[in-house]
Amino acid sequence: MSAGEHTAADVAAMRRALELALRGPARGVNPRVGCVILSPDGEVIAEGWHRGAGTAHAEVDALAKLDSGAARGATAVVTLEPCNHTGHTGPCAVALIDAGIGRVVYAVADPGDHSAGGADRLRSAGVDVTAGVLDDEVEAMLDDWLFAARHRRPRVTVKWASSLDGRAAAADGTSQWITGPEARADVHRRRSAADAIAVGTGTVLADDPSLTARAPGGQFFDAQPVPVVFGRRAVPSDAAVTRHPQAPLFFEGAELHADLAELARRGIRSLFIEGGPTLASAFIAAGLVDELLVYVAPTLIGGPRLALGELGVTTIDAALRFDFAVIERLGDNLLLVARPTPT
Ligand code: AOF
Ligand code: ZN
Repeated sequence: MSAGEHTAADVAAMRRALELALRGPARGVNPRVGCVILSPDGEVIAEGWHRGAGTAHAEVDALAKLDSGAARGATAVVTLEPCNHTGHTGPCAVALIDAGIGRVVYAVADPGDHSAGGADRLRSAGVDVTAGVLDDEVEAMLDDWLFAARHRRPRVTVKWASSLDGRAAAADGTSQWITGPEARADVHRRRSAADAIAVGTGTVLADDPSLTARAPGGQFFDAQPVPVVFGRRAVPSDAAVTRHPQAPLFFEGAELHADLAELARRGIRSLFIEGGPTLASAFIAAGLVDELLVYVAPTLIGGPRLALGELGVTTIDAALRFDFAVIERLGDNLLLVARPTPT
């Protein structure tokens, strides 16, 4: 085998490293990472994984299980490129070099500003480095984390429920139960899968939403998204959102790019925007939306209460274009999932 190539034993070890990675926490600022160390004759001699921010990285966790000298000439198989920075721990690239590791196999490059560069450092020290082994699987496992790290913001989904004619409320403002129970259950499942859920202050004042993720019987799901409130209006101290199991975050919303970057720094990888129309439109008009979830009821409401406000589109050629990714029937309603058409 020449430098940079990989073997069936490397692939098997990477599968094991993926399993180990999944023992780490799904949420938080750090990725899930797993590491397997193979002796020069291909035996697994140590395993490690990362348990979350502030704890040892996967490579260091694995090396710690070996006697001094035991890693000499060994191969480290890691799901993510070994880091090159001193954060909560020292650079993994240096820990591997110091332990005498002769080969490193990793799946996906570290997209971090400070942490990247580990592969180059290893190569400069004479370590044989192979990248890209099972990278599709690791990309899928770290999907949201990689998105947030590469784009410096969470993945953003905007959700609304409307009538056939795109109305989200009646003239008197009533908007509850536009859609049926199956659609509402679907919303709650998707809320629970998001790291954070956002509304504007107008919606807090008008609807007093709890922003919790609940089963149809009212029980809370284990995973609760962090509530985020955008806007300048004061939120009453007894608003339901203040009783959410996670402390709410407040942003004025004047600089959405900066607000999203701050959310990403806090470990928010996916953001679910629930309304109202002003907030949803602001994110869409800023080009910061990755997915629309539109629940459509077979009703007509008419009148002024549209699901979205102004988007800055004044002529039809300027309409924002999406592709339907999913069209699903939920009881009497339709769920349409649409993503921006790549330009
Ligand atoms: C690795 N192995 O197991 C992990 C890595 O704050 P720190 O010091 O824990 O650093 C976090 C960053 O390090 C994280 O954003 C990512 O770029 C990398 N994570 N790297 O070599 C690991 N968890
Ligand atoms: Zn590291």
